[in-house]
Amino acid sequence: MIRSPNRRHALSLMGGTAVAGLTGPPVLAQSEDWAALGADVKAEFRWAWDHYVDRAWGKDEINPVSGTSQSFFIDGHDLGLSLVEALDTLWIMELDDEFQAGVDWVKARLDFDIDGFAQVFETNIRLVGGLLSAHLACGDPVLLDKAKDLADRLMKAFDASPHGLPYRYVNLKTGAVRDPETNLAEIGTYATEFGLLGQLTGEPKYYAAAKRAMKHALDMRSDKGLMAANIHAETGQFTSRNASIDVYADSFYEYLWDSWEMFGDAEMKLWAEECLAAMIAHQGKRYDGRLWFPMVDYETGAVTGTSQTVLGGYLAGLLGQVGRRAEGDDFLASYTEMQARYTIIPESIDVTTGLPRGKRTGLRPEFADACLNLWLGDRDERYRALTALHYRAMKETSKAAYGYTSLADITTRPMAQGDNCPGYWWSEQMKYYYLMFAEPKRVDLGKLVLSTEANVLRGFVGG
Ligand code: IFL
Repeated sequence: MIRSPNRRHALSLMGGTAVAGLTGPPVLAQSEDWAALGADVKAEFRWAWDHYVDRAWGKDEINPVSGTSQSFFIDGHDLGLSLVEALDTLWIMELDDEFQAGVDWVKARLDFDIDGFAQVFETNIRLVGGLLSAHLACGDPVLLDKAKDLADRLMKAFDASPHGLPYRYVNLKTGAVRDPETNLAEIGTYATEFGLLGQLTGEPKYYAAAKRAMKHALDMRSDKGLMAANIHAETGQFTSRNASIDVYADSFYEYLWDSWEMFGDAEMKLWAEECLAAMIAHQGKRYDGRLWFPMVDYETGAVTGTSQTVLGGYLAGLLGQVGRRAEGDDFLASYTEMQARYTIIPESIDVTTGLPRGKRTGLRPEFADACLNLWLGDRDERYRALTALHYRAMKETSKAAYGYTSLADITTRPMAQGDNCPGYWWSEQMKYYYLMFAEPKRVDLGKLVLSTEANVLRGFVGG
């Protein structure tokens, strides 16, 4: 077992500076009518949904500037991605006619028997998860059947590997696989959807497959307790030396903890605690007083890259969830400063300078995700206030003629808009905002478990 360093030891390894906590430059509202802000989020979601219905019904993603649409999984073959991602958010917002129209479309039109390659990770978190949460919301058995049908197709990607590490792509019709060079996120983000599917169908094979893939990588941790982020589904070996908390690894760590919360799997809990302790000890570094988690060599701990993406913000919330709240607040403060400096957190920064590494951003939800997870821990109003800043900045910069869009350039004033609403917008940030501001009656916040895509896997009232 890897010994967890105590907090003082961890902080000294991060540079010895006192915990910055939630300090930082943003001016937070002294009082806010949270119910009114929640109603505003609902109105914006309904407005965007109406445009999706008018211009992109059944398509994967709407392009909200031009009013066109685009496929996400398989070129020219749409799977109603945004619609499926929106379902449980519609339910929570009590937009019941819209929810039912979406469910009716899924039942009548969504068919996975397609001769095309789909990315296994994205298909699971977005579609399997979306169908399962919609099923939990309304109890319709057809939604569960569809989730099972799709998961069975994805299982072929696990079965083809001698180590049970899923290939990145699977042909939904034939079960052919491709792209064995994969990463921790893409081999280790199945346990909650597959575990829930197993509970609902009585078939433990799904969770067993998900956990086997995670264990394979965990068994290869270095003496420092770190894993490299890149791994090969055929050889079973790491293909890089870079340990990362960020893209290519992020949701692996979330699903260790979520498996404990969802299923009481104590082994997964221990792994989560060990992995996060190793991150704090060997990856947490201070630059200009701020805590960041750059890539390091998984055996030596030497820094191998100085970028950090906006997606890495999830870790602030996860640290709070596993009982490392001080470090979680500390990391959130780094992103809070980026939000204050740039209004929209850059897609990627160089941690040594705090400067953006590019101009575009992907309409990202992770800051609000972290705030929600920290707020659920102690209900500190400052997390809601920080989330309100995030919401208002998005409204100011990303609202287009037919919905909300990614940005092409955050350095100009006004910022230049792109022309795409990613599917996760319908499932993630609008749900995080609404949960925090409106405290909706269809969700028991004390029981809530969200997937990495923010699909509700537990916590519906009456569910
Ligand atoms: O699809 C989202 C999900 O949270 C994930 N990766 C990135 C997306 C949002 O930025 O795991």
